[in-house]
Amino acid sequence: MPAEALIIVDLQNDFCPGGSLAVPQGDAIIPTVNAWIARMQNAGQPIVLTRDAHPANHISFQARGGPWPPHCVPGTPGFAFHPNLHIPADAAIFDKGFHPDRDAYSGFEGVLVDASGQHSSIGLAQWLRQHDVTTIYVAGLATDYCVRATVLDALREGFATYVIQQGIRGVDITPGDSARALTEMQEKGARML
Ligand code: VGL
Ligand code: ZN
Repeated sequence: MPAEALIIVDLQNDFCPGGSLAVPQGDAIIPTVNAWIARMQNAGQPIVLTRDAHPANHISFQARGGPWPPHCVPGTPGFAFHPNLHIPADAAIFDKGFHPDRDAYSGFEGVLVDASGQHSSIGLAQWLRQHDVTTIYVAGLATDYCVRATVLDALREGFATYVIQQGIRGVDITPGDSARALTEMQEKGARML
């Protein structure tokens, strides 16, 4: 039955105000995202959440010469989804970035977390196809990093891809990064809502 899925990228505490890598107004998207969760749930369509899941010695951390402060380390409060997010019990969760020596911004580099919390070998594209999903709606953080990478991979994988503009926020370390990411996503075939 499913033909569409909602994909919520990295809506974790460390990317929200108070977190170690806070996206400005990252939590402001939560009402929009919750409304989409309700809408997709009512339609019987699957809801997917991705998580950044880095080991403490991850290559993207400044201690190893990477660009970022430590963030989204499992076992820390910053790893958890934002508490105001209405996560359905049957949501599918994909972890990415858990290999110490490899970064992974795209949800399509993630693997499904199974019922016992372990990493399976099922990737996001595979899972979506198994569930007959051909169209995805994307929200989450951050526009210029993991949302961008996830959307570009989705397009490469052939999914019809919609970006929920009120449901994303960017880091904008260089001013204009998020605007450029939106233009790039659109040029490559994403549609803006
Ligand atoms: C992200 C920076 C580092 C993201 C993840 O989720 O956009 N950004 N790790
Ligand atoms: Zn990260």
